[in-house]
Amino acid sequence: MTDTPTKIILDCDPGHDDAIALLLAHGDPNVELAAITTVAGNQTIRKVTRNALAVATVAGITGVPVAAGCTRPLVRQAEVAPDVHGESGLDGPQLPEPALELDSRHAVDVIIDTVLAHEPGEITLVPTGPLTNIAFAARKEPAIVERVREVVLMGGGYHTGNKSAVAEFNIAADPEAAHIVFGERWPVTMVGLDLTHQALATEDVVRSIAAVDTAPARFVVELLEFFGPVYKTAQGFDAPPVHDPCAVARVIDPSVVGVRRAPVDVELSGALTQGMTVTDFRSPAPADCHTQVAVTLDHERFWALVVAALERIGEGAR
Ligand SMILES: [Ca+2]
Repeated sequence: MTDTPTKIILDCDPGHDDAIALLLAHGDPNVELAAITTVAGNQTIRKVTRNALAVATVAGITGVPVAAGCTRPLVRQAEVAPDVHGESGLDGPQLPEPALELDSRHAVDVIIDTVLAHEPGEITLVPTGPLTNIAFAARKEPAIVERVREVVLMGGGYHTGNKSAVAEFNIAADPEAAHIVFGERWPVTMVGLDLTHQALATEDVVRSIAAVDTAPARFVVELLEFFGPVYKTAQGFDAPPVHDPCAVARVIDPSVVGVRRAPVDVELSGALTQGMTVTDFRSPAPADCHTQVAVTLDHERFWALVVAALERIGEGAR
């Protein structure tokens, strides 16, 4: 951890776990939100953008550009996930009227402008939805690739899937975009399902968040109360895994999320494996390997970061 916070662009599709990722990023002093961009994924671009603005309002975020991005994947048809996140994309809590205005630029341009406006190595990209905007930005302005410090994404998995047996939702939603992002030569950390399935919001976790007893903390409890039964019914989890904040936590404190260097490629055409993040664990990793995958989570310290962020946010006004 450093004295200067790491500047991140959170590219998200809120989404219950995206909302918690946004609160964690806002409340933790080791990261600073340079921009919030949205991408169609868990719901349509209109809904996820409204949700991002509403969550930013709950968090008391001001002075950070929020911009709407791609309305559908690069090649495939859009497929939303109302079975996991509800019709709104953020079912459960009452959403406030957004107090922030949407930036008039497209998210892809906000990503490019922000990276170019900072010194090389200053901006970290944290995508927590399909990788459409990030791939588009890399193609529109290739100069960003060597200026980005790293890409720390929630998506994929090396042993497990949720959209299919081997493919995770964010990658399966736009595998061509993922192929571009993993193929560029920037450092990529994949925080996949193998890691995020360790980030369970157990009863103890929910109690410690509820104990913060502020409007944003109650908002998170309501998100988890919706998310819990959904994961219980659909995927057999006793406590719901909270995916997206794990990527933010890796940026905040790399020691909370252990990684292993390994080449990752995205399967585009497999009859059973489309959207799989094929991870090559043969040793040693090639010298030019620029990808690593998250392996181990320090559950206690991860949730302590979330609780501390909520305590720091207080009632949301800063
Ligand atoms: Ca997400």
